[in-house]
Amino acid sequence: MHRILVTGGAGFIGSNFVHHVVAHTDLHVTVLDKLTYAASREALAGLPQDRVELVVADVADAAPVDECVARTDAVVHFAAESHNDNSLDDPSPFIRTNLIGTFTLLEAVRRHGKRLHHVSTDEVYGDLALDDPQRFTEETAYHPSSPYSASKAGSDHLVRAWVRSFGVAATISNCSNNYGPWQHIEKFIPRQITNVLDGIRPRVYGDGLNVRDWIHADDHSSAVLAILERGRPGETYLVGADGERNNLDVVRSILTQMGQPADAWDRVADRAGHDRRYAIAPDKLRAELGWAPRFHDFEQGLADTIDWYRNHEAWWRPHKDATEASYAARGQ
Ligand code: NAD
Ligand code: TDX
Repeated sequence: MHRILVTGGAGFIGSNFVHHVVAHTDLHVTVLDKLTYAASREALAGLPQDRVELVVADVADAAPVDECVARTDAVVHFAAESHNDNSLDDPSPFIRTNLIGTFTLLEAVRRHGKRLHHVSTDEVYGDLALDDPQRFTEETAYHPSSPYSASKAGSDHLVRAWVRSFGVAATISNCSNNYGPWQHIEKFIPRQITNVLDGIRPRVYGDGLNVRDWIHADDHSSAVLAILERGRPGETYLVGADGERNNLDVVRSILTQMGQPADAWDRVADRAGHDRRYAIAPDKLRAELGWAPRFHDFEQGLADTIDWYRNHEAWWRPHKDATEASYAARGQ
């Protein structure tokens, strides 16, 4: 394997993955990205030009996808519409990118006989009760709640059908909630950090007791690379780092670390269909591929992320007013 194609490589996790690959392998990387509102060229700045190239194209557009797949050895598929709240406002781009885009890519890897790794989410499994002793495993039944998670669930099913019916050599990973640098400020942690920086009180949906299983984006990247290099085609691997926390605890940590009273947040309208809890059992990934996360201390990872947003105001500032205006329109 010498060359990989990374779809969605200008987004939050995709760009982290490209940096990870450049630092830890000799691979040449082609990024295929439509550069939607969620993308950022800056996140790819400074990478060696002889190893990383950017092709601006839509993953649902067969011609550029075919051309890029033809000249690569393997594909890592991150490109997606990724925000649940947006999918409640308008599901259509989620259907097009997450379903038609994955279908388009599958047809190209089938034609050219290329290896595919499909990046997906734990949200395909629906949610767990707060007191449920179980966590999600590779055997958990699919039960998605939102248009976003349903579109990701559908994309996983497409990948499995192409494996079984056409012999495509594909793996799937379902990861929990990521945090770290370059995450769009529409998402929970960067929204609250940039709110506090702007003197706005954090906004918590509903009772704030919803639990997410946080993992640093760099640990997600090392897991995806391990699966690409050593995963068994046809298999699914769950990715998580034992990071369960409820939203209120996260907001209180952000407030305390930023020198504010821990109760200086506001409750806002709940998300429709809001999943209660996600939790990943990453045993298969650890046992089979020897993967382990590097970021164990969530408070330290959060402190680093707060510093990063403090130091990168020029990057997020142009998006802040529009992001908050669309939340205000939803009463959030
Ligand atoms: P993101 O929204 O930050 O980035 C998505 C990227 O895909 C952007 O660069 C965007 O321009 C690109 N893109 C969107 N539509 C496209 C299209 N039609 N053609 C080509 N490129 C397109 O998303 P993210 O948070 O980095 O998530 C990346 C992947 O990881 C997604 O597949 C998501 O479902 C999955 N995932 C995310 C998380 C998380 O916590 N963020 C957790 C588990 C899995
Ligand atoms: O302002 C907010 N207040 C709030 O309480 C926002 C933006 C969110 N929330 C809550 C909703 C969730 O319980 O915080 C939690 C996290 O919300 P998001 O950042 O929107 O993430 P989530 O919906 O859990 O989905 C994320 O993880 C799984 C990613 O966006 C998905 O792409 C990934 O698949």
